[in-house]
Amino acid sequence: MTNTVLALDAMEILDSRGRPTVRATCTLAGGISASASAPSGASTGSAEALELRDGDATRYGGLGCRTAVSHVRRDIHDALAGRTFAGQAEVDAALCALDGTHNKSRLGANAILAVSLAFARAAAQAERRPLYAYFAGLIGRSAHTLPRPTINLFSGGKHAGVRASMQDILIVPAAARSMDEALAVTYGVYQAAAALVLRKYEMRLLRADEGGLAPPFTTPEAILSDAVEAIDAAGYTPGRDVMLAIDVASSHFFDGARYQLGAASLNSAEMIERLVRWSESYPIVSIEDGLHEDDWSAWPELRRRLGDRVLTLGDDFLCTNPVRIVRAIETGACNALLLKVNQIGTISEAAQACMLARDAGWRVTVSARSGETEDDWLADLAVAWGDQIKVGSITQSDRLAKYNRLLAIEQEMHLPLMRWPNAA
Ligand code: 2PG
Ligand code: MG
Repeated sequence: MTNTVLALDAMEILDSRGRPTVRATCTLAGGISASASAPSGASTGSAEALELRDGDATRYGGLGCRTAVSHVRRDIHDALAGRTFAGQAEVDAALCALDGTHNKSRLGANAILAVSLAFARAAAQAERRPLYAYFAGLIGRSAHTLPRPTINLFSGGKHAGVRASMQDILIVPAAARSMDEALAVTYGVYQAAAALVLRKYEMRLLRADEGGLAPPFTTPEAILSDAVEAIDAAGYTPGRDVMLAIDVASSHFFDGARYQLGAASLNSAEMIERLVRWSESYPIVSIEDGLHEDDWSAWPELRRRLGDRVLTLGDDFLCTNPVRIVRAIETGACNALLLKVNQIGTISEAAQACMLARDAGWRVTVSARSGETEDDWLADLAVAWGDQIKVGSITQSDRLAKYNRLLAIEQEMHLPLMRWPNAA
């Protein structure tokens, strides 16, 4: 179905860290109008598309998005309004051509992504399809499962003032049979973890950027064993009912030569040993960015050592970038993609990344950013493209907008929850 773009508009709104981001609105010739907001990362990969910031230190410390907004209202509106597009791919190609850079640094990936998403939402409405069905169509499939949630329990790294080197410790309600059950399990574990944090660290519910609890853990192993203890205290069996996923985000404690993990200073081989030992000692089923983003020669060894029982998941390492994903497939560096659309900047390029990963037999975890908005498009995207979803914890409305949308889709469509890859 073709769609004629009548107008594009944008405004600056605030994200969950109180920083500006871009919300774009797309109006189609039939009168349908839809908006979408761009998220924003903090522990970013260096190969990510560029988020355009004003750089005016007197306003939001330079983080304003007025320039990106004006690019939507002027350049992008002028170039796209009045044109008829055969579909998402044509719109996104027009956006990329208009920008003309390899990393979207002229118009800004925040401006481009907000427009790409606003068009998607408007086109889905014009076609009278739910957004997840529209997204599924972009990778040539139909949505028939809900993604299994991986949910932040503890936080460290750049999301929690770098008190602990590891960034995210997430729980995976592996035995839950529905989204509803998965969230109820998570609530129990989160409450048990909050009680543990108060008892062990005398700390009340101080939360990091994505809602994870962030006490002053003494060692990386303490985070993992506290997570296991919380699962146990909530009445679930670690390793059977509830598993762990970790985002080591190791690029952010790699000093250019070695991994400065807590008190230890490790080379790549030692870092791999440490990760393998964790995967044997704790019920870990997914390890994200276990090695830094350019440690290309070590990633295949990590993937080989972890085998198929654990997801070797690339985030900063892959940056949702088809070129990096192809290289990782060829070298056997991963078996799972963390997909964040703003790392690449348009829905169509992210769809290409998703299809490459799927065709290679990888699993796909569709992920939010640490800076999010109340917009819930990510839930639809994860239903359409994801085996897993990573949205953060269950305590902030920017995260809950996505979980609540997943609950609504579950209630309406009765889709089964995706099984964990190696679950019985
Ligand atoms: C990550 C994300 C979400 P950010 O590293 O996976 O946790 O963080 O959006 O800051 O890159
Ligand atoms: Mg990450």
